[in-house]
Amino acid sequence: YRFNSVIVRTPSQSVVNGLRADDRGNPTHAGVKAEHDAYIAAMRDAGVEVTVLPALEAFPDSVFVEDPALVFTEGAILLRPGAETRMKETAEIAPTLRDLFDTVLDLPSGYADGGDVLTTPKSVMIGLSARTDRTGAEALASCLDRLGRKAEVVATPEGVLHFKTDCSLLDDETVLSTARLARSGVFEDFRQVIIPEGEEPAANALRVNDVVMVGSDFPRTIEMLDRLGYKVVPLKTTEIGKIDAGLSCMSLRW
Ligand code: CIR
Repeated sequence: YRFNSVIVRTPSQSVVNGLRADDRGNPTHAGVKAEHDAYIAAMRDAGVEVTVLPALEAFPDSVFVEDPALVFTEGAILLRPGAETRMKETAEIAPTLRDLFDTVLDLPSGYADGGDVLTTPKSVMIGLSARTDRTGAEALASCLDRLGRKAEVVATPEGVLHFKTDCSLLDDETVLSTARLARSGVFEDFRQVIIPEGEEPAANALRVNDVVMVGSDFPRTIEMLDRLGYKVVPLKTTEIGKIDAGLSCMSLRW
């Protein structure tokens, strides 16, 4: 969770048509843009250098740069997103990653979304989901091996978009998780902080250096983390939440 740099992408006007599992109404472009601007400002305050890529009208979900690639200080991996409409986002981000990283690997087969990947000091956890299949997860594990990283393939709870929809890393030993994900036992080697019932989307929080960014719609989670001694930065996620996104989705971090 110690990062020097992040990549983000400006939301397109088409973001209002972003993919979602349940329709709770379209987000507004202005609303997403405001949430995105505040996110960039919070990143800079947290001490990271932010590269802002231009909006891509042809890709409504392209603001969620976390999904088409994976980055580490050792190198980047170009993924194959599991949603048809998002597949070609990889080619859009590739030139930037080739500029910034000496080593850029390509996922050779299967499907994998970055939202299904949780990097921890113990391993890189890859959650199988509707977006990440077994072939993609295993191909990704070999790419990670080439970067010197240990991978672990795990399950995502049924009906949850991405593995990281339901969890985030709070520090080297601690994860923030929904009860439904924690119940699966994937985090038994960690200290676990469980999201209060009813605030499940708050699990997609984001630790960056000294702060934990948390959705401002989740007061009980904020209070809990505050009491545990974390420095919480609440950020609005109401609009991106309508298209199933949270705080990790909007950046690539290394
Ligand atoms: C999608 O369904 O792909 C987008 N509407 C939301 C992606 C969220 N990304 C993430 O959790 N990493």
